[in-house]
Amino acid sequence: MATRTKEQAASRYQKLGLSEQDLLSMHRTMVTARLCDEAQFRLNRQGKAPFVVPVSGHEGCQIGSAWPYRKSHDVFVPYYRDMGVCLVAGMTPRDVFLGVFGKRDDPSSSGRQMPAHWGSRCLGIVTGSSPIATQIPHAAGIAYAITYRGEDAVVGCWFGDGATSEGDWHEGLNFSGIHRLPVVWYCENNMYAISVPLSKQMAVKDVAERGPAYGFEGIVVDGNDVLGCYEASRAAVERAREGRGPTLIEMKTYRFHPHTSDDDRTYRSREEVEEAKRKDPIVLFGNYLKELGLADDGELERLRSELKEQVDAEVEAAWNASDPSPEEALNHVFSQGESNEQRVGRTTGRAGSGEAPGDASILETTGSEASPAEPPSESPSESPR
Ligand SMILES: Cc1ncc(C[n+]2csc(CCOP(=O)(O)OP(=O)(O)O)c2C)c(N)n1
Ligand SMILES: [Mg+2]
Repeated sequence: MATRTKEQAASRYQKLGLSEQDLLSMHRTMVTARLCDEAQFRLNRQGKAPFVVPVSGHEGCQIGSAWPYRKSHDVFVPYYRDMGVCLVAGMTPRDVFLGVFGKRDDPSSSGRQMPAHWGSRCLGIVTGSSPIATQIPHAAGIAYAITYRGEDAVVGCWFGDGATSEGDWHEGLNFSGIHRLPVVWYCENNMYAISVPLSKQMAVKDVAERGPAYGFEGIVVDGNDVLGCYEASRAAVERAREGRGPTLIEMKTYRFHPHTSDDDRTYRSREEVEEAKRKDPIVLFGNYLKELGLADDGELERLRSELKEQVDAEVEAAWNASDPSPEEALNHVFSQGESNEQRVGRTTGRAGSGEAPGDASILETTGSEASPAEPPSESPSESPR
């Protein structure tokens, strides 16, 4: 293979409007995600972390695709494997491990959700449910609300290849195409839904082929190429922000570890996994930095050790953080300051009547509260944004 000059290599990131600093920062985030993953798996095997979802292998596609978003302005709708997306959105390794340990200050849910069910109101990360693909209609609905209010935020929604076999997925994408919504759909195609291979999930080659069926473009990118993912994502985010509708981006990737810490790995051969590791997105991006003269092997190794020390310190701090107290168990679960009886009374106009929740009469609702909200008079596609 012909070797390219340093200038030729540099023209790639320069054309994308990135700086050397951006590249180093992306690389740092990828390595941080990998180190958090290694730490959480170790903690799981030590019996300290009950359940973890590995990210290793997906760092290139997650960090590249999330990078173009405006932090604390746009909306992130990730799925469980998206630690890298959440680090880009502004979560920290401390946040990750507060969640892993189910601590009181876990930003996602104060330890109420399962680990890896990311959420943060201030960072614009929308919490998800465990059933696969339920975030897809959420993302479409949020994008609809953004358009309806005339705002300029963009919604990024991430999911696995398995999610694309769910009805929710098709409904959400269809709705987004009809209303030209400001949403970008990212499929992290790692070729398996737990043990089910792609060939048993779909009869077409690429998930991206489905985009045109819903009226928008579907693009395939190499998920191990962080800059390729960035490039496709940046164009799609711009398109969405300009009111030109959704895009489906399929990022071909691979997970290096089992599905979760509870999975076995008998459905993939060791050779297949080893082969995929030869295209490790962190190694590939490290090679690019070396080609540009931004780092050498020694510097990459030093960076890894430095970041590992930081991650280990965050693990320690999160481990020593307070657990939620039993008295706080129902915080953020039910609305505060209102008993169930009062709530039922409020919706029936019989506050404090003392009727049991099972009583059929209390299931009546008042006329006004039973009616649905007024539908918009015009669809967003008809009104200028
Ligand atoms: C509706 C539903 N069906 C099945 C499951 C069990 N389940 C959890 S993760 C998963 C695999 C999803 O695979 P994919 O979307 O490809 O994401 P990946 O884990 O590969 O990143 C399945 C089947 C679930 N949570 N919800
Ligand atoms: Mg998958």
